[in-house]
Formats: sequence, structure tokens, C-alpha cells
Amino acid sequence: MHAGISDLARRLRDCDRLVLFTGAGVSAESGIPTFRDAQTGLWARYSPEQLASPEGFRTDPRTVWEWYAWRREKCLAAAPNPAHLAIAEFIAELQRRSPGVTLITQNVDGLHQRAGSEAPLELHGNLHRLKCFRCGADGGDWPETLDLLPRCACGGLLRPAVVWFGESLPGEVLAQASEAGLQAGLFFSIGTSSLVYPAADLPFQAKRRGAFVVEINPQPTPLSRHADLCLHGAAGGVLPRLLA
Ligand code: BV8
Ligand code: ZN
Repeated sequence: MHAGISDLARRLRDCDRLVLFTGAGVSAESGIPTFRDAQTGLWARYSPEQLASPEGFRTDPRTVWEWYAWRREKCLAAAPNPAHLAIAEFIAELQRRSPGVTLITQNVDGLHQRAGSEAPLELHGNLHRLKCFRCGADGGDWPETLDLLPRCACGGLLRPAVVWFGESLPGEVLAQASEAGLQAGLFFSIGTSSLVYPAADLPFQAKRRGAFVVEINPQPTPLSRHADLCLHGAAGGVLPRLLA
């Protein structure tokens, strides 16, 4: 067994403060397009400024709604893959012996919850929930059709309850995620290009505080040369073996 892997297995056994931090790559094997993979990336076909920003929504709310409706259909049709399932089983097992494991996700697809992970910290929100673009009130469930764009009781347009570019992350969730990272002895960064801030700073913060940082990604990222161990593979292949 690779020296790094046997050392990691020991750390997994001994560690009582652990963070699993995930990005779109964890959902790739469920058939959900990632953001930046050239051939499948969402941003390859659409511009994030146009579709995932308040300006884009102000300019053309219908296009933004239809893009999220398309993404939501893909999420609902998708099933959690072995990466989501391995994470959920691992956390359930670990929480029996120590409560110190935290799942932090940048994903908005809800697949961690469908795999059984109860309360991931959703840094960028969740596209299955809605909120009011004007007053921020909870927007309830998705409408049956988009013939008329749904509105809040205040008259404002509803929107998916996700964090757009140029918008702040939910303060409480980000604070909890930061705190978990700063306490972590072991920090896994899984399936993320490590490009989107402030989320991408979490593994760097943890590293500065002495965490052992493991990156799981088929490709190198800006985090790779700072990580203590890089496992170059698909999350759906690596995690079931690693976390079993
Ligand atoms: C903020 C929700 C403060 C919506 C997302 C100009 C103006 C304003 C801000 C900025 C600016 N310039 C820069 C910024 C900051 C900006 C930013 O970081 N931009 C980047 C692009 C440079 N950040 C923000 O705007 C954030 N807010 O800064 O607020 C502020 C406030 C007011 C005014 C100014 C500033 C908000 C960021 C959140 C944006 N919302 N999503 C939606 O989903 O529609 S971001 C989006 O990217 C997703 O959440 C996604 O999760 C996230 C990160 O992407 P990844 O998850 O990493 O996915 P990606 O495709 O990139 O990578 C996939 C990886 O998986 C790849 O590495 C691939 O190799 C790997 N992979 C593939 N297959 C597998 C795999 N790995 C494992 N297994 C596999 N099988
Ligand atoms: Zn409102």
C-alpha cells in the first residue's frame, strides 16, 4: 500500500476532528455537469455572470429561471453516486465514536442529503429551495410551471436560494465551516477546482492551523502543491476504498 495511504489510514483511525469539503466533482459521477470541466462544464456553455449573478437575474429573470429549472431536473433525475454514499456511511460511522466530523459542500444539488448525510453545511445554498429576490423571505417550493415567474407576497420575484457571484455567503454557515476547518486535524478537499472564494480558502486556513490536507481530484488544482497528500482519481472510485 502506498506509504501515504497507510499513513492516511492511521490518521483516519486516530483523528477526532475531520472535515470533508466537496465540490461539483463529487456529483460528476451522478451525471451532474461540473462548472469548469471543459467538455461538460456548465460555464463552457453559459456565462456565470449572465446566469449566476444578481445582475443577470435583474436583466433576464426568465432565462435564469429556465437554466435553474434545467439543472434542477438533472438533479432530480440523478442518483447519489458511490462518493456521496461512502461519505454518508463514513460520517454515520464516525459520529458514533466522535462527533467531530463536518461535511461542507459548495454543491447546491442536494445529493449529499439524498445519500443520507443529514446536515451538510451548504456554503452556496440549495437550488431546491426558493427565496424572494426583493425581501429575502423564504419562497417555499418550486412552482409546477414557469408560465408566470413566481412572486413573493411582497410582490418581489422569487429566485433559487443559491449564492450568486458577487453575493455574500450565508454568514452563520461560513463561520461554522471556518471554525470546523480551523479545528480539523484532517481536512479532505474532494472534487473541487479550488477556484471560487471564499469557499476555496477553507483548506488553506486549515493547513495553516496544522491540519493534514488531502485532495481527491483527477486533475491538479491551486491547492495541490499545498496539500499533504493528493489522490489523483475519481471520488466515486477513491472514497469507497478509503473510507470503508
Ligand atoms: C463573494 C451557486 C463577497 C450558484 C456558486 C468579481 C465580483 C464579485 C466577486 C468576485 C469577483 N471576482 C472574483 C470574485 C469572487 C468570486 C469568485 O471566487 N470568483 C471566481 C470564479 C474567481 N466569489 C464570489 O462572488 C462569492 N461571493 O465573493 O462575496 C462579495 C460580496 C459582494 C460584492 C463583492 C464580493 C460567491 C461565490 C459563489 C458563487 N456560486 N454556485 C450555482 O451553482 O448556480 S459557485 C459554483 O462554483 C458552484 O457552487 C461550485 O461548487 C463552485 C466551485 O466550483 P467547483 O465545485 O470546484 O466545481 P468545478 O467545476 O470548478 O470543479 C470541479 C472539479 O471536480 C474539477 O477540479 C474536476 O477536476 C473535479 N472532478 C471532475 N470529476 C471528478 C472530479 N473530482 C473527483 N471525482 C470526479 N469524478
Ligand atoms: Zn418578498
